[in-house]
Amino acid sequence: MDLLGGTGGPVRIAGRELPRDELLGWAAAVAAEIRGADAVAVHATASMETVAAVVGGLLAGVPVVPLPPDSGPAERAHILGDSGAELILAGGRTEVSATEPPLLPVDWLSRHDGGGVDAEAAPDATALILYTSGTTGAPKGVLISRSAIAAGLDALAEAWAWTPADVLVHGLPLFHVHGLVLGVLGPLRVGSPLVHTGRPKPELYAAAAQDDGGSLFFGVPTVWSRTAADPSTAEALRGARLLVSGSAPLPVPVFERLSALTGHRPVERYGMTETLITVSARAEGDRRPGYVGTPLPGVETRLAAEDGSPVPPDGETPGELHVRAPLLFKGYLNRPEATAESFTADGWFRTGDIATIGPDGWHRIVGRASTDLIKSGGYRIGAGEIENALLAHPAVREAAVVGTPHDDLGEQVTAYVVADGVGERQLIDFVAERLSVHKRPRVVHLVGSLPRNAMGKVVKSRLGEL
Ligand code: MCA
Ligand code: AMP
Repeated sequence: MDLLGGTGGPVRIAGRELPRDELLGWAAAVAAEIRGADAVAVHATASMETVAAVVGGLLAGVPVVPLPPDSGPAERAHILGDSGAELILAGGRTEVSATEPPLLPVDWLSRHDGGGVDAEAAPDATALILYTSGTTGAPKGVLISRSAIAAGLDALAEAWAWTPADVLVHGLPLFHVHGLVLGVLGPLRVGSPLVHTGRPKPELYAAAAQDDGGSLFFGVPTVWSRTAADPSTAEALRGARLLVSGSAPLPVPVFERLSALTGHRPVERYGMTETLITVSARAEGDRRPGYVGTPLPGVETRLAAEDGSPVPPDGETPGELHVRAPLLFKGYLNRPEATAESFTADGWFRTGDIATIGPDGWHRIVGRASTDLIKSGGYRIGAGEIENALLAHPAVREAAVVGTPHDDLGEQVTAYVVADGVGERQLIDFVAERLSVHKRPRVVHLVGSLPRNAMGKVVKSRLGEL
């Protein structure tokens, strides 16, 4: 199936621009090198090399595993080992250790002419394996099919009236759904030019609005809150068509301030790595602060109580949000039990998010079923993974991690640690070195003991009392 559409505008990343044909020619050269591999990893810096490598994987029909470029040795070893990636695709100067799969330096390949035609891969073939945190243990590989990406992007193009006439602007990381699927495969499929600003900084968005005709802007709430705090940058976005927020809740005051400064009520949308984007406000229609919109075409949602019984869509009663759609993931790699647990007996995906649904179909996300999943700066972070990283430090005896409210990041990773002779800063750096830097605790409280119940389990709701 053809995932990438027929024609389209150029791609620019951090100042480097390539016409679409050249990019596809480069990707075709990558495809020729990797065809037949079970999977390939991509050292996913915000760069043209990353785009050429990912598109090369799609052309070859080889599953692509994006590696966060700052992931420390523990996280990187897990992703490479679990995914079975046979090669690491990256710029030629990237360092790869002797125990890792060999490096394929994509910038040294000479371009093939043409390209643009996808391999004969089946619609349900795996296009991407995206690693994402669960509440416990190491991140799980989410298998995303070609048909899910196609369905997900077509639904968004319809909802946002996204056409080749748009210029998409964002600076999000290229190893998650938001930056990679929506932010790179989206413009390639729709045909709109892409201006990737390298980092998601408000001043770079403002410059792209004024100098590059940016019309459609993607950001996580932290980006929009930083924009709303800087009036002259925000005002530069007045000429845009649509500002879209997602990956975490957009605070109502940020919605309102952004609307006042830019003249645009932001479109909020909701999704997950496992489901892609399922619910959104529409370009032609209402946008309500605190609400994430209505289901996209082809998506069904429902609410369930803890015992699984149905919750009425009365706009007030919260329940766990369940989703059924052609854009759902195929399962977690090598984790059949985790896959089975994430679906109900009647085949709905359990998001773990607590929501209300109004009689008019508008969804509001009110929380998460588990306190062990943290959203910080739009990144999903599992408490268990951070606790395990802290416990690997020889001085640490006990550790409990929670998300606490943070003005800029939404939530911040906060650790309560029982340890001997180690400082807070050392523990923060210890985690930053082993895992992706954004997973590091921002605050560490060194405490004498952790609150436990009669069963000996840590009572996380009582950590704040310490
Ligand atoms: C700080 N740094 C350190 C340390 N402390 N490095 C090593 N050790 C330390 N102890 C460095 C970092 O490496 C980085 O350096 C710099 O400090 C800033 O890091 P940080 O504070 O983490 O970044 P920030 O600027 O505050 O980040 C805010 C952000 C970011 C830009 C909004 O959180 C972000 O990019 N979020 C996007 C997340 C996202 O795309 N989520 C989508 C998943 P340097 O400057 O060199 O890097 S959700 C999804 O896909 C679904 C489907 C959906 O709904 O969209
Ligand atoms: P990830 O798999 O990294 O995309 O994280 C998915 C989670 O992000 C969801 O389960 C939600 O908890 C959260 N999320 C994404 N978009 C929104 C939104 N617009 N409002 C509130 N939470 C969101």
